[in-house]
Parts: sequence; C-alpha cells; structure tokens
Amino acid sequence: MKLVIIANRIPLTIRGTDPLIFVRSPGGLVSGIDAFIKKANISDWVWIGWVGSRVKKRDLEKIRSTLIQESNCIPIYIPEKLLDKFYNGFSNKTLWPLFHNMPDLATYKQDEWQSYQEVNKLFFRALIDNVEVDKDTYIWIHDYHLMLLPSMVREFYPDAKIGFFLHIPFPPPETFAQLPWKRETLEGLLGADVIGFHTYEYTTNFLRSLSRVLGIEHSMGELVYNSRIIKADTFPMGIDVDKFNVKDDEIEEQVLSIKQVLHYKKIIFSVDRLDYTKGIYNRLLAYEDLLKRREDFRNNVVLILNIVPSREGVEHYQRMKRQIEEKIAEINGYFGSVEWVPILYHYKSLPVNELIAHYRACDVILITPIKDGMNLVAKEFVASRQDLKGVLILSEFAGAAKELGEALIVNPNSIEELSKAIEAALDMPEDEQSFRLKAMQERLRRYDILRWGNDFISSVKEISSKREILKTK
Ligand code: GDG
Repeated sequence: MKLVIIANRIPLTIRGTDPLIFVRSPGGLVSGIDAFIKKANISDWVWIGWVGSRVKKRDLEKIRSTLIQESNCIPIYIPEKLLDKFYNGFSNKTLWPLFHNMPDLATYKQDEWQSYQEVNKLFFRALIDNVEVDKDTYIWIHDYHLMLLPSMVREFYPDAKIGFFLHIPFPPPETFAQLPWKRETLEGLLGADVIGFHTYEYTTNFLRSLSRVLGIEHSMGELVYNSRIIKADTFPMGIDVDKFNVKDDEIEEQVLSIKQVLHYKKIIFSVDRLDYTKGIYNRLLAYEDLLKRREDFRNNVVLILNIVPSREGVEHYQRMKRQIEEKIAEINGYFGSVEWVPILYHYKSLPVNELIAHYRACDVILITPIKDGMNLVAKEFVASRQDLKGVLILSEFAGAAKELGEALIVNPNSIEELSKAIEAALDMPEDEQSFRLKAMQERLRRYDILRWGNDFISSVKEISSKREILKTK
C-alpha cells in the first residue's frame, strides 16, 4: 500500500533554508497522522502540503529535493496574492466560523472563493506532477482547506482510492445552507469514496445537507453519486496513548518543579490555540466568579493559562487577544497580592514534554470550547495521568465529550455552571477522580490513533471495491 496524505500544511515548520532547518509542526492533525504512519508501519508514504509563509519561492527550490527525499514531503508554494484570500480569507473567515456554527462571524467574498478554487487546483497539480497513483495508492485528503480537491482528483483518476477527513465540525444544514457555494463544496467532497467526521452529529449534518442541497438520499451513510458508491461515516480521532502515558524522569522533574514553584497550591491548567471557538474569555469570567464566591480559594489556587499564537494575520484574533489580556490583568490586579498571582499567563507554544508535565502537575484541566471538532488536548490529559489524579472539565460542545462522559461536562455559555464545575472539581475526592479517569483511559486505549487510521483506510478499501463490483455488473 502507498499512502498519500494531502493537508493544508506539510508536517514541518521551516526555520531556515540554507542550511535546511525545521521542526515538526504542532497541532492535532500532524501529531495524529504522524503517529498513525509510525504505528501502522507504513513505509511507502508521502505528504503534500503548503510549505508555510516564511519560505520564499526561490528558497523553496533549494530545499525541495531534500524535503522530498529525506522527509517524504512534497512542498507547495502558494503565491502571496492567493494566500491571503485563500487562508486568512475563505478558509478562516468563511469556512471556519460557518462550520463552527457561528454564521454571524462569516464573510462571503467572491474573490476569496476564487482563490480557494485556485489553491485547491495547485494541490491537485502537485499530486499529479509528483506522485505515481496506482491501484494500491490511497489518497487521503484532510480538512476544510481542501474540500474541492476530492472531485478534481476523481476526474483525473476515476479509479483511485480517495478518502476525505474533516477535522472540524460539519454544521447543521440550515447553517451550511448560508454558504453561497454550498453545491460546489458538496460536489467537491463527493469525489471521495469515504468522507469521515469525528462525531455522528457531524456525519448526520453532512448527510442532511446533501439531501437539502443536492437532493441526494442515503442508506446507512451510503449513497450513489455519478454511478459511484460513497460513504459518509464517523471516525472519532484517537491519540497515541503511549506518547502521553510515557514514564520519563525528565517529565517527572518538571512536574515537581512546577508544583514547588507554585508552593503546592491547587493548579488549574488551560491550553488552547488563540481562537474565538475555544471559549477562553468565558473561562476567565468563571474563574473570576469563583474567586468572588469562594474566598478560601484565594491564595490557594493558580490558573495557568497557556495560549498558543494562531492566525495572527486575522484582525478578529488580534481584538480577541487584547480582550483576553485585559481581563487577565483585571483579575490579577483585583485579586492578586505580593504572594499570589491568580493567573499565570503564557502566550507561546510549550515543548511537548513541558506540555505533558503541565497535564500531570495540574489538579484540574479546563477545556471549554464553544464548539470544537474533537479536542485532542482533553484526550492527551486523560492519557497522561498515570497517577489517576486530576479532573477534566469538558465542554459538551467538544467532539471529545461524546467519548469522555466521565469528565465534568459543562455548557460553556453559562458562567455560573462553569464556575460551579471548577469548584466541584477542586473539591472532588481522589477516589472519584481515579474512578472517572480509569474509565476514560480504558476507552482511549481501545480506540487509539492506530485504530482510527486503520478503520478509515479499511473503509476506503471496502467502498472502492464495491465500486469495482458495481462496474462489472
Ligand atoms: C483541529 C480541530 C481536532 C497544544 N498546545 C501546545 C501543543 N498543543 C497540541 C496538543 C494537541 C494539538 O496541539 C491541539 O489539538 P486540538 O485537537 O485541540 O486542536 P487543533 O489542532 O487546533 O485542531 C480539533 C483536531 O484538528 C484533530 O482532528 O481535534 O477539534 O480544531 O495535539 O498536544 N503542543 C505543544 N505545545 C503547546 O503549547 N507542543
């Protein structure tokens, strides 16, 4: 089997081109697929994606062959005038808010839609110019940046095995219907054999949109389009449990050092990319409410708030950052003292071992997105707790809530509910913490990243072989 991964970004972030210096890119998609390729022992694979805005076209030519030969990456250069409209524009100002069911934040611009089409064509060209596709090749396309690509590939290779996985939610049909290019988007996706989603809700939303927009009906997720069988199905993405459950002295030292520096106060940990879908502001309001209500927590609790920089080119994100930082300053200014800073705020990405140390050092982790496709941080926290201590507070609107029912599940729109959940978590007896974590850990082991990838690939195999049978009838 040969596996071709196509995603917006290659899994490397280039730091220098002469000589070539790079690090693995952070983010759930990269770490998940990387882990799948390793665990499934796939040796024949290649990854096609954009190389990132720091690399100039002439510099890319210098590193192209090294990237292909040594890292299996086929880098795509996107010209600047297309990039802004494709990435900051259509992908992140139209699709991102709409698919997270926040239509009021979505903008609809014809020129951005055109750039989206053109960039999807660039990815298509990169595939056909660089990869030999045969009957054993699986082409696995990822995420909302590339929803037109499956049909482009299908037209060129009618017999190819093509899968598409959406990492973000698929919105309810009445929200999706607001997209002026809804037909084209659905037709683009229907080039795949299998279209995968994190939860049953997103799969159903997609199938209902197909019925509403294109009049296509399905039976158990299977449908016929252009004389081909296609399947829409649910594949909740798992994690590499061993990576987070690791025994490592260096991590343990870091855990101890975090606790010591904070004088063994109770630690609430929060880590997300900067994004309005993550509900960071409401989280701060809830913490503020808690400190107002429970004076005994003052001086005894610390919130470590780690925000990973993201989409700094989009104005809305800059505004949100200012708003969050003002609130942090207000809380620290009002409640803080010489001995105690209520919120320790970091605006950066932590090295992965440090991230795991924070998962292990905290008493409570607060993951309260307004909407989130899955949220792997919740799963990583659970997997990392070898000591079976700590409490996960999780929004009911994260895909992960469907699998992690033993967490304290909250509605992030209610500040009161959030604040009460933090209180309950800080007061929770240790045997209850263990009981909840154990049940979740067992579930994470059963449906891990290997199972996720294997299930998806098997489904593509099954549906494409059904297509062959249809053809011979
Ligand atoms: C999408 C969907 C879906 C986070 N902070 C640091 C850091 N991370 C890593 C975590 C985790 C990943 O980034 C974040 O994963 P999420 O699942 O939370 O979200 P996204 O990557 O934003 O995005 C999401 C996911 O795709 C997968 O389908 O779950 O719903 O939006 O792996 O470990 N890593 C390091 N330092 C940090 O500070 N090293």
